[in-house]
Amino acid sequence: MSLVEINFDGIVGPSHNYAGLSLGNLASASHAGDPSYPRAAALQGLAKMRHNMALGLTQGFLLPLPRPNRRFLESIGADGSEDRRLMAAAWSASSMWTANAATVSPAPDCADGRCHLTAANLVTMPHRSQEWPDTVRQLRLAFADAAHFAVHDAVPACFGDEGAANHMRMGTGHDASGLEIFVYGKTGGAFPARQHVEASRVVARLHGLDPARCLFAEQNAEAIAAGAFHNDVVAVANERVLFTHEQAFADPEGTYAAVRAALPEAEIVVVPAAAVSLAEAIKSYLFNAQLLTLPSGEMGLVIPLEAWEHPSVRGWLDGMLAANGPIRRVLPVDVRQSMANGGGPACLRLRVVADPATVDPRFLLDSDKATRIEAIIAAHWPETISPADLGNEDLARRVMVARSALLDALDLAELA
Ligand code: SUG
Repeated sequence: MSLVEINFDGIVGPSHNYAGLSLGNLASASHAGDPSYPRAAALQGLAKMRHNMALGLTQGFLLPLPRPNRRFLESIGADGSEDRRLMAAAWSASSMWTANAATVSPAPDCADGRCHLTAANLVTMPHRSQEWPDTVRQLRLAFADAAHFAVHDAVPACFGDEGAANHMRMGTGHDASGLEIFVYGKTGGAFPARQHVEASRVVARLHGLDPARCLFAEQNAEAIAAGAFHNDVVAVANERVLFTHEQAFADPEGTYAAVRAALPEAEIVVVPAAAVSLAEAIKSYLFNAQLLTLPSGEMGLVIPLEAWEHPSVRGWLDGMLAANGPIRRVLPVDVRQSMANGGGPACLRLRVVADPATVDPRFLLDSDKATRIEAIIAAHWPETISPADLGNEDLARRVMVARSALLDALDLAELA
């Protein structure tokens, strides 16, 4: 059996819109009320998946969830008198950011030798809190092979959990046992701390991780206050490399020392605030990148175009490439529609280390399937949605028909 990293990108749903629902997410707030372009957004997502497949990497995807979510509307007694933000929540396409779908521990880290996934409850934001029951259904289909996977329900709602966006795994290779780093926030700042340490500890126990191979690191409160609502906005790791902003952690030196103690091969690439300020890092989403081991063995960093076009970020990246660091390639991609809601390349994917042969093939992508998905998107996804359109019954029907067409084309109608 060969274990590889498979990135499962969320297909952007047909109701993608800018309702400004995420307090503490500066992009979501600054684009509130803008028209969105669901068709372009979903095609950008497919283009990113094609880009990564062309690098020789295995690519999977997860499907948009049912929207508008009638079950959510019923549960809040919606009758038209409710706050518009609650109605908008029922339309949110936020499940596209699959880094928040679950926390994943690869098989070599888990006591029972299976890959464990725990759906994230996402309780801090009402529009995201409705995702997990539908997400877990999908995960249980994609990873139904009980000899290789265990899929857990979300942890109790008293503990906020945002999934893989606050979790990093380091090791000498994907198929060797690794160090799992759980990053949590402490409440009390201007913006919510979405990841609670209690939730991270529950996940570590459910997955059967070795406590000696787990690190619980506090996120810097200043980073949360500056708009890093998830740790993956200021740090990303892959195998032996941790790529981080100087101000990502509450105790940076203590965190680096703990990483080095657990993994002597670790290489920590720190971007100093003097080169790229916290505000610039968050605005450009430099760290919301996919740090990937390419088939050549080199590491590549898939970044959003916004980071590539940012003068001080570009200056730092050019310097990094000219030096002999562990990240040898920088690969910009256009995911602007997602970025305007605070979702970069890393937010759009859930990493699962597995043998592709053990995954339900309906969730794996190849070029022909990508062409079929693009055709469905082109035919059915609305070109544009203004937040004022949310609640419109004709649009609701269009969004539901679009999703059904995609499920039918992928032989996944059981997710209807
Ligand atoms: O949870 N945006 C998402 C972005 C998630 C990004 N994910 C990671 N960093 N891994 C969020 O804040 C915006 C929705 C709106 O405003 O309409 C939103 O939900």
